[in-house]
Amino acid sequence: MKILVINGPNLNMLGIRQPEIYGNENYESLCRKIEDYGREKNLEIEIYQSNHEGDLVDKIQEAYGNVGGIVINPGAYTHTSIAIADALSAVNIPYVEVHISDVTKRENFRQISYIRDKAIATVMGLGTNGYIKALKILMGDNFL
Ligand code: CA2
Repeated sequence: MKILVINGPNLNMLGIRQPEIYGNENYESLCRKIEDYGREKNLEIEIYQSNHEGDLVDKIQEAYGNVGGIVINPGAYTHTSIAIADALSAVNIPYVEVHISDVTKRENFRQISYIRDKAIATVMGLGTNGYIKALKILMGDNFL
C-alpha cells in the first residue's frame, strides 16, 4: 500500500528556530527517518511539503485512487483550513493527523483542528517520532 506523508507550511524550517517546541531535527532528517522506516517495513512512501494551501489540496486530490493512507501535518492550516478538511473528506482515504508539538498545551488558536473529527487518530507531542507512530497506526500496528 502506498502512503502519502504531507507536511504543511513552515515544516521545512524545522531545526532552524524554536527547538524547545519542535526539537533540533531538521526537515531533511525527518524525511530520512520516515524513508528509513518505510524501507524497513517495505512501504511505498511519498513525502510532500508545501507552504501553499491550494497545493496541499491538489496533492490530496491527486491521491484519490492512488494512495491507501495519508499521514498529514497541515501545520498552521490545521487550525484554519476548511479546504484541506474538505479535500480529505472528498478523497475518503484513511488519514492520521500528526503534530510535532502537543498543541493542546499551546495557544488558544491552536485548539481547533478542522481535520481531527474524521482522522483515524491524532498523534501529537512525540516530536518527529509521531510520524512513525502515525505510520504504525495506518498499518494497524499501534505501538511506538
Ligand atoms: O506541532 C506541529 O506539528 C504544528 O503542526 C506545527 C506548526 C504549527 O503552526 C501548528 O500549530 C502545530 C508550525 C510548523 C513549524 O513551524 C516552525 C516555526 C519556527 C521554526 C521552525 C518551524
